[in-house]
Amino acid sequence: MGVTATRTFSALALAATAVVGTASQASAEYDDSKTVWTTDRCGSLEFVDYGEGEPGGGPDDDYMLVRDHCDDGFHVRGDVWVGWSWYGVAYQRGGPSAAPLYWDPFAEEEDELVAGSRFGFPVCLVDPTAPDPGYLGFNCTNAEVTMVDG
Ligand SMILES: [Ca+2]
Ligand SMILES: [Ca+2]
Repeated sequence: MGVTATRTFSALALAATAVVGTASQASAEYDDSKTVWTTDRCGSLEFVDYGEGEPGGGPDDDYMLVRDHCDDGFHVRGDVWVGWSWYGVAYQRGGPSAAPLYWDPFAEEEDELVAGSRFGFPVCLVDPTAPDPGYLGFNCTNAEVTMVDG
């Protein structure tokens, strides 16, 4: 299914939802959402298959939320890979009182997730005092999703 078709369907489904006043799932036939936690559960990285997206940004399809659950001085790092391509990294530096960090590595049309897209998203803690710029972090856990639909 093409991008335009998906977006159009999303808009129609949203309109239908508004009319009947239910909070049922809007566009995704299958909800591929998944959350992965660091081994100590102090950091999490959530893939949201369909939702509100950035506050004030309107409905959005496919994005990540990075959360820090512990006031331990460590930050939380999330990465996204699609196949062998690295889609980037995001850091939650705000601590547990901060709003979840919204991150959309799939925003460009060529980066859009489609049915069958297989992607991985590891989450790690990072020590902000670590000197090594190539430092990946610790207490990492990886998650993988193969999209049932876009
Ligand atoms: Ca989606
Ligand atoms: Ca922390």
